[in-house]
Amino acid sequence: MATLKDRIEEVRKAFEEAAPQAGDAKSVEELRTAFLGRKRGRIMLLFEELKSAPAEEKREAGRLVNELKVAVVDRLQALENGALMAVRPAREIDLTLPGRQRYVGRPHPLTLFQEEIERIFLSMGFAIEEGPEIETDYYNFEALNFPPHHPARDKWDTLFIKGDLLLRTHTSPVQVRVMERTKPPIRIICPGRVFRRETPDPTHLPMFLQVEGLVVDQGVTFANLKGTLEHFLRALFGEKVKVRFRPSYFPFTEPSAEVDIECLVCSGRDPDCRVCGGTGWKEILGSGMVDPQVLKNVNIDPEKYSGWAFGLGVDRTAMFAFGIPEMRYFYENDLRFLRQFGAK
Ligand code: FA5
Repeated sequence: MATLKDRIEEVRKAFEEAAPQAGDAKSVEELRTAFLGRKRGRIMLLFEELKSAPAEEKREAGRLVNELKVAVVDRLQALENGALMAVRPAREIDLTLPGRQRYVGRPHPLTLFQEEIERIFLSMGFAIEEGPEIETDYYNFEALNFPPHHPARDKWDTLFIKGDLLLRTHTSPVQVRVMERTKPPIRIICPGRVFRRETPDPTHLPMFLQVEGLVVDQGVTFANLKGTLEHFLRALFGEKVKVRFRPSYFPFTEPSAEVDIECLVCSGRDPDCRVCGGTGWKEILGSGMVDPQVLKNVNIDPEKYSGWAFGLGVDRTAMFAFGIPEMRYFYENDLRFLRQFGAK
């Protein structure tokens, strides 16, 4: 009596004989039904038989049926592809059609802008430093002269993580970290991401980029600060840009100043401008002479050394450089917007 193994071999031979006859899609489908059809397909019947086969035959026969099934499925797929090609004659392939366009990525506009800022400061002899985005209360506040419960902390409301860990609200903590490990002369910028509890609007975001600047040496004055920042802003926006320094307050600088740039979105002509509120000016950075107490906190002698620092909002400044009325565009990932920047 023929064993299950013999019947598997029989089915394999029958398939091999029938396969070369299947020349079109219809006959390939008939072949599939004859061998793989769920109810009466010959291979499926072999699987049924397998269930009641004696244990000593089962293992070997099971392997053979499975191998046969895989081979039949592959062959049917190849026959089907051949049949499809046969109904699509070569002359229907239009070689003159343009190829599919591949999207090539490019740097984000804020990355390009930050690199431009870095280039200007590197050319003035500054070095680039970085610090952690998750900071301690000490570096973000206390070392910068914000004692606990000081009302100035309210301006920099943030997300606390655990214990005294928080998302840094500005890049100024990097100043402290650098001054702790480096002795003057120091001339650095620190670009990075910062976080605040903020309701988004055209000029405010809860997460944005800043570039911090710090110079510490003997005989450093406010005039150096003003000259450097004016040179930087002219290099960035062109010689004619209007800039103004306004007295301000930061716990870690004394005296302090904020720097405004003329509103390059409405040029002061739109009383309802959502960017400048009709004033014609918009603040882009805070700055000042490093407070002597901050120098003492990092063991730099304020009698011998002085310094200045600034913190520039990259997103807000980029908004003017690119002439766009809305900072949120930078984070919406709309390719129609993003593709307008960088290499074409
Ligand atoms: C500061 O963050 C200080 N650390 C700056 C500083 C550094 C002063 C060193 C003195 C010495 P301020 O909160 O003003 O300051 O922020 C600085 C700049 O960040 C602003 O001028 C603005 O351009 C940008 N900025 C502030 N808040 C936002 C916000 N919510 N969204 C986008 N940009 C912002």
